[in-house]
Formats: sequence, structure tokens, C-alpha cells
Amino acid sequence: MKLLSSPPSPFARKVRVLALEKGLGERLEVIEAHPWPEPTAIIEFNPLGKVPTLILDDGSCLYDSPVICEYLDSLDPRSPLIPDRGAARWRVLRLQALADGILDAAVNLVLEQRRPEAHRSSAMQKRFTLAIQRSFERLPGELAVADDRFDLGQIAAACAVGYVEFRLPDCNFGTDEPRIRGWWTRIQRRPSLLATRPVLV
Ligand SMILES: N[C@@H](CCC(=O)N[C@@H](CS)C(=O)NCC(=O)O)C(=O)O
Repeated sequence: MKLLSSPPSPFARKVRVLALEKGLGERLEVIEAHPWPEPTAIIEFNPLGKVPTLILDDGSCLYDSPVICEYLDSLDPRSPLIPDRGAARWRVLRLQALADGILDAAVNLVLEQRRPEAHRSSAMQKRFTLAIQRSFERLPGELAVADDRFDLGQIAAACAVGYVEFRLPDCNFGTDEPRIRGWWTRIQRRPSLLATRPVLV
């Protein structure tokens, strides 16, 4: 399998962390592909032009990151990182949705800040910032009911904290909250997270 991935992408990082946690690292060839400024090398595989995109050995493709994670998790059902049913499943998927939503807003905020000043919308920047702050306020409650296992929900949350610290370190999003800090301190040295730290390109 080949994964189209860009080094700073938090969505691609989520997939890479899940693959490493599942012991699938050897089976996943990570290929650097850049969606900006033009996603030329990606659109043949994903018309949306986004990373991550997974190319299977039969040439078919999967996107987006929740679908790729579900697929990779299904390859070895002995150690699921997405529970297959019940309340635990919906907790994990809700936490992934919360973290992915933080990332959508954070990526949009970064893009907004890169526009020439005259083209920036302060209303949109405020909207993205408030969505991120509200979502991080919800995170301690989600972590309190999470399993001990570093599942897909926690992987996504780790990628969200990692991304805002990497791209938006001066914004006060509330990631200093003691319960978030305590959890982050415990998990941030996992080999899967260390091996996928975001890199500027
Ligand atoms: N919902 C998608 C989001 C992926 C995404 O937004 N990736 C960014 C890079 S971090 C991208 O490729 N953006 C290019 C674009 O929006 O055109 C997922 O979970 O995979």
C-alpha cells in the first residue's frame, strides 16, 4: 500500500500513527505529495486533491482519513483501534470527529493568515478560533470517558494538539488545561507520535 502524505499534514499523521500503532508500518509506503499550491500528483488518485490518499495494491484508492483509518484497522481485527460496536464505537468516532473538526478549523485559520492582509476576513478568523476553543473545552470530558487504549479517537486528538502547537503556537486555544496537559504529557513520547512529528516543507 502507498500513502500519499505531506509532512505537515495532521490528517496524514493520524493515518500514519494508526498504521504504526497497528504494526502495519512495514506494509505502508509513505510517499510525499503536496496539495499546495497545486495538487498535480494527487488528483490522479483523489479528485479532491487532498492528502492523505491511500493507494491499494490493486490500484484502487481510499480517502479521506477516517475511511483510510477504518480500512487499516480492519486489516488486523485482533487489536482494534476502532471498537466495532456499542457505545465505545460512538465515543471513539465522536472524539475523532471533534479532533478532525479542530483540524479543519485550524488548517483554514492557517490558510486565512497566509492570505494578503487586505484579503483576510477577521470574521472568519474569529469563527475558526472560537470553534477550536470550544472544541478543546470539550476535550477533557471526552478523554475522561476514553478507554486506556490509545485508540483512533485519542490518536486524532493527539494530532489536533500537535498541529496547533506546531502551526499556531501563539494562539490561546486552551490546550494548557491541566487535564489536556496531563494526557498529552503521558502520550506524546509514544514512538508512533515521535516518528510522525510534523515537519515544515
Ligand atoms: N477530511 C479530510 C481532510 C484532508 C485535508 O484537508 N488535507 C489537507 C492537508 S492537511 C489538504 O490536502 N488540503 C488540500 C485542499 O484542501 O485542497 C481527511 O480527513 O482526510
